[in-house]
Amino acid sequence: MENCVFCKIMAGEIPSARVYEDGEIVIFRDIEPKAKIHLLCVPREHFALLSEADDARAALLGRTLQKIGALAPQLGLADGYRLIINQGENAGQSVHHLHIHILGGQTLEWE
Ligand code: DGP
Repeated sequence: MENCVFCKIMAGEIPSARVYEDGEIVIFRDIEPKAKIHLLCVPREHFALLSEADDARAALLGRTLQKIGALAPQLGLADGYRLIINQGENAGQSVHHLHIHILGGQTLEWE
């Protein structure tokens, strides 16, 4: 997708600190970390919102969650982590390519 920063990162047009990639997803470090470990897990397919998830995308998202669970120890997240999807204006979504924030590496506040 033209002018999508995450598509550009995945195409290698913008540098990023990648920690994992396969045919379906890329995981790289967030440029504005909100925790000691702050990763972004991004499906290679461009779509912006959960409401755009058809059955194939729902299956992709299920596999993605399963992969995050399996990868957590090697990502330094064995002691736990938090997953966040910012969806739409009220959540402050700034990049309109669906992505999962992975936060960890420390105790996370929950108020
Ligand atoms: P969101 O608010 O959920 O749309 O979060 C988008 C995140 O993407 C935000 O935490 C900062 C991050 N981000 C934006 N541009 C870049 C970039 O060029 N490189 C990296 N690594 N992260 C970026």
